[in-house]
Amino acid sequence: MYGNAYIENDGKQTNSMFADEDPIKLAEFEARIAAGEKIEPQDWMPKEYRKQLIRMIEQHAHSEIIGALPEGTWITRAPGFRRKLALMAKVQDEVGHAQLLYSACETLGKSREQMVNDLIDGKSKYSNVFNYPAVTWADSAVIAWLIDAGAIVNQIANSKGSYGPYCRALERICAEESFHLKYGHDNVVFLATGTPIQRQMVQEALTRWWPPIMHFFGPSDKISVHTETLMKWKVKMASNDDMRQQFLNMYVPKIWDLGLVIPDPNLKKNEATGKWDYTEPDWEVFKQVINGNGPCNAERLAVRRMAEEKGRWVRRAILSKEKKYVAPLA
Ligand code: BYC
Repeated sequence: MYGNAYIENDGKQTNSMFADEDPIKLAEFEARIAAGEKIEPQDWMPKEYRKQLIRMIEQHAHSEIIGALPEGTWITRAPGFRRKLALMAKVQDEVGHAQLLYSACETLGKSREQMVNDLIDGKSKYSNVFNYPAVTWADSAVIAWLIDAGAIVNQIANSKGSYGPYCRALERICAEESFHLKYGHDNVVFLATGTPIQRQMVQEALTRWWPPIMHFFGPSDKISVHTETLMKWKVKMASNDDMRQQFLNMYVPKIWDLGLVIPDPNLKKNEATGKWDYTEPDWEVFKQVINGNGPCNAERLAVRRMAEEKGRWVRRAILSKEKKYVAPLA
């Protein structure tokens, strides 16, 4: 469905990319970025910077809203009232993150309606990880701990980036994600130190989620399409492989401390390089999943489409009410 974009969209910076840009404005823009200034919506920016930001922020917003679905399926089945309350709060936060990010993306000129339409028409991507099912309660625990941990690694780095509205949204999101991570960690620890069946359940969930988590940081730097351009413009503050390494460094020891087994026999800290060695993730599988062919892609988009259709009357009512209210003041 989105396959061509992945293969054909070569985001690497080329001179032709700037052929129609004013060279003086471009130089000033790049000097501002190099000096660590924030770019704001009203500022001049190259078309390619705007396009890349829209692509990335929009995908991020979609990831938050679709990301609410796998865990959301556990709200009605959460083990106990307190877990249910915490999970409901987390899922609401994720939807709130999408709102913040859609707003940040709107500052670049793409309407929320267009973004939502592109999502439900299968034209926009969202994170690979949300195309897998949360099979047991332990899956929701692993998502809340490790996917949120991965997201924090990415977002803390990028919140120091160049585009003001995205950075400010990321700062707020990270504060909430830190609570999610603690909630997820508490759930995993509870299961890992529980009965043999609970232990087995969380081990199986970790085994299921490890390959998607390794994919989560994006394709290896050797094959990443956009990293070079995005890092030059400080939209991305670390490469995909660097973020993956940072995650492994922070979380592998914690997972091992719980006596859980990570399903990668090659995973070990290489004392010579100071980096983690691991089995190269299967990038063919990744490509399939992000291009519409993962286990849950169709289901995720169907739910989003249904929500859009069922909520249409609410949006109409709010908008028409707004019109009535605004008219006398105008
Ligand atoms: N999944 O050149 P590359 C959350 C695509 S939600 C899908 O390296 P880039 C949570 C990429 O778009 C937080 N697609 O790309 C929510 C590109 O395709 P196009 C999610 C991926 O942009 C609820 C192609 O592969 N976080 O935490 O330089 C509950 C080539 O890749 C993925 C974000 O969205 C992927 N994982 O770097 C719980 C962070 N990776 O567009 C938790 C924001 C790559 O050319 N995004 N692709 O067709 C980013 O930081 C960057 O976009 C990435 C990829 C690091 C992910």
